[in-house]
Amino acid sequence: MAHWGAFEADVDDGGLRAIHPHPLDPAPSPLLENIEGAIHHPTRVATPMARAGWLERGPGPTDRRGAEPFVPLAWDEALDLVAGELARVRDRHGNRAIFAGSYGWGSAGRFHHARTHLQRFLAGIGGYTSSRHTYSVGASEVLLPHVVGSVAEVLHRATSWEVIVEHTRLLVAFGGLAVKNSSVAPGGVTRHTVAGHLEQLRDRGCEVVLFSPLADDCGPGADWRPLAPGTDTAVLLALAHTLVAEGLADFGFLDRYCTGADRFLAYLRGDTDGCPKTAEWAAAIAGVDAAGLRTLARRMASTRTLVTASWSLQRADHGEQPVWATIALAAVLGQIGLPGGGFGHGYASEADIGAPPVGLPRLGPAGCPNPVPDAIPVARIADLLLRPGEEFDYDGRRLVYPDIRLVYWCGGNPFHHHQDLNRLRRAFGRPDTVVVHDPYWTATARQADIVLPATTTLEREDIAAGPNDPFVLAMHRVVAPVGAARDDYDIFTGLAERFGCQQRFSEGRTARQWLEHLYERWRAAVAGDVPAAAPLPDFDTFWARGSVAVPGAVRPHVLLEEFRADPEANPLRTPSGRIELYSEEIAGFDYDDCPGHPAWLEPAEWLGSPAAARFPLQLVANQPATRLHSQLDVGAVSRQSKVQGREPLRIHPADAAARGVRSGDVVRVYNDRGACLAGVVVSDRVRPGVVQLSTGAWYDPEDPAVPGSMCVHGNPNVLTLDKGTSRLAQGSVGQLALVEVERFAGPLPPVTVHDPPPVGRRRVTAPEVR
Ligand code: PGD
Repeated sequence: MAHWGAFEADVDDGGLRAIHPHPLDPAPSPLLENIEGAIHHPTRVATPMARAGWLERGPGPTDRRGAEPFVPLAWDEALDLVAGELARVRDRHGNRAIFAGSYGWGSAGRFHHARTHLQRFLAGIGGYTSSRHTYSVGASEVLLPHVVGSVAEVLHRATSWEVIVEHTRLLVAFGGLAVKNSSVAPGGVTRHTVAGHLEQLRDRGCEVVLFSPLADDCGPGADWRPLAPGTDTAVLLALAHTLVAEGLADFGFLDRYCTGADRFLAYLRGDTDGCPKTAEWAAAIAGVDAAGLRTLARRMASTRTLVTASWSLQRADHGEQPVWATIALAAVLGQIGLPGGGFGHGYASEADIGAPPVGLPRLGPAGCPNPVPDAIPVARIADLLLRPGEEFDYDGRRLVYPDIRLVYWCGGNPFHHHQDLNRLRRAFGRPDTVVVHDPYWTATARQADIVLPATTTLEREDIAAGPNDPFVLAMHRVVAPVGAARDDYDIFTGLAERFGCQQRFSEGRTARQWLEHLYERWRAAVAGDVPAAAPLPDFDTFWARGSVAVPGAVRPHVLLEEFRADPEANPLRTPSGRIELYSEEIAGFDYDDCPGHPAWLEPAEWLGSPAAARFPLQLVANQPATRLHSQLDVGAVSRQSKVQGREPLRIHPADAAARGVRSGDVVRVYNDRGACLAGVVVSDRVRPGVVQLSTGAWYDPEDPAVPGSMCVHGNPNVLTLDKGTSRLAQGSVGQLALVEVERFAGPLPPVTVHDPPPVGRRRVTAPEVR
């Protein structure tokens, strides 16, 4: 199982021969084709390695990370060095000085979850500074509890696709329903159904209206309204305004199920700021047709309507607002809790959203309580490293960044996922030591001091159990570990032995014994929760059979149905028990970048901002169609998509002509934060004024020794802005940035990141770090 789908593998004495999609999958992901050529690729980390300068000069801040050769180490020596450095930092600076937020998707199996093992181990030696939330839905994770009382309810108990197909007559999709994103779910997906559901919707005559700068953010047949990126909130408010102004709002619903509607409606009318949020007002901001907005609002009130917001909308400055405004518009329509009506968040942002909820305990190892209370909102990593001791706001609290001396990353790739990579490079220069486990020489591994080679899922045994997936699968080992790679679990067991805490970490179990333990614990929980279900087989039978169906995983669901039926008996977990269209709590925080109700707040960078005079194109740095994030960028599907070896950048014909560029050219994409090369694809599926360059091309600075050096491969995060969505959530704003594009006329620098980094010879013995 991969995050992008279940598969079967053909193997013989020569190793992996072929990958086949699982027979259960009606629409397998093309990303499976990345696996075969990537498993033994030269960019696998062959053996433990240390940066030459770290070995020679010892730990300490440096700007040489990423710019020096690596020296091979034996495993015992590598583990001694890591243990010694952890002990030094802990004893001199305290456990707070160890950062192990270690965000990232890692791989699909539920036991070999790299970050969980890292954190279990570090908890055993006294703890670590951690991180909270995700790059995926960081703004929503903080906002939704204030507005509807729960994140899990909205994401994991969304109205099921089956219900939408049957009941929804009009689907208004802000940010779209991009089938490419529905390839993946964290932990895997056995059956890809989103494309099929969209087809069924069309067959049943449901109208789909797409608000997005990209036409292909939805399947064929959608009514595309190409709005300016980052302006969805204005359109959502204007639709609500029209409903209210034309007497189409459901005041009964607002009265019974919401709190603060009066404050929100006053803002819509312009009572508070003198600016009524009319269709004309929004049309001027978003570049859409005002009459079309009014007609749409009327249509929405006349039929069963679902309003959806993709996760990408909230990965932008003030990302809380489009999500809150989506809920507010659905509340004004009054269809929340009805089959096929109301709102949804993240349909097609991941495969599991809209799958019937499983509602059983998740299968996986438990974490250990962390004795260190410090945690940052995940996307504040560069601030953490650059601003020790500084205070910052987050969800009503004032927190302080700890002084980090050691960064330990395992199962993630911040030099893929974080914004403003030139700033992140400066930040990664601050700690004394950076340790990374990864199967591949990713950009993050190249920025480390000690790199420990991890196995991939194909090289170990595991269990797959994706969220809301109707199957639990046995993941058998397919090939032997590549090179000297070890399972993260074994690496941490080796480190725990050096600290005398191996019993606490491993609980005395081998990896196979853990699989049996986790499965049996889950099987007992299922028997308790679903007593009527046929008993699940024991571990040995499950392992031999390869899969079990999860009992009760097929009942379709309607979001907030119980609340609608009886709001007194089933109150939301908000302060008022209702949907909060005005939150006293948020208003009480007094954040100018997140007021007490949904509001249009100009993003830091958008087509209407002063910076657009110099950087007139809005970059959409969205999720790639050819890989998951940065994973397996060396795989066949990802490489085939490149243009002259660079990540493809889509640009509208008018913008391409104005710059004299054609499909197949290489361009330099730049702003004040950095620059990268990209390969041009001219396309009218992109709105004028917008360019699209997906994330995930491995960051490849032309000269890593030069700060700010251009990425020759096309990683858009050299261009994106490193700020929080607001002081409320501090989520990532990586989706959008203003840029300019010019034809690259000089000799093309080679892409070197798909080769391993230079290997050096050891000149001194390892420093005594204990
Ligand atoms: P991945 O490429 O999935 O990206 O960021 P994330 O860091 O999750 O990285 C996972 C890493 O884990 C890979 O390097 C892989 O090789 C490694 N790995 C896999 N299996 C194992 C294992 O068993 N052990 C170990 N030790 N390592 C393993 C994703 C993040 O990027 C996300 S979730 C989102 S939604 C964001 N999206 C955007 C965006 O829309 N726009 C921009 N500009 N930036 C984004 N960044 C974010």
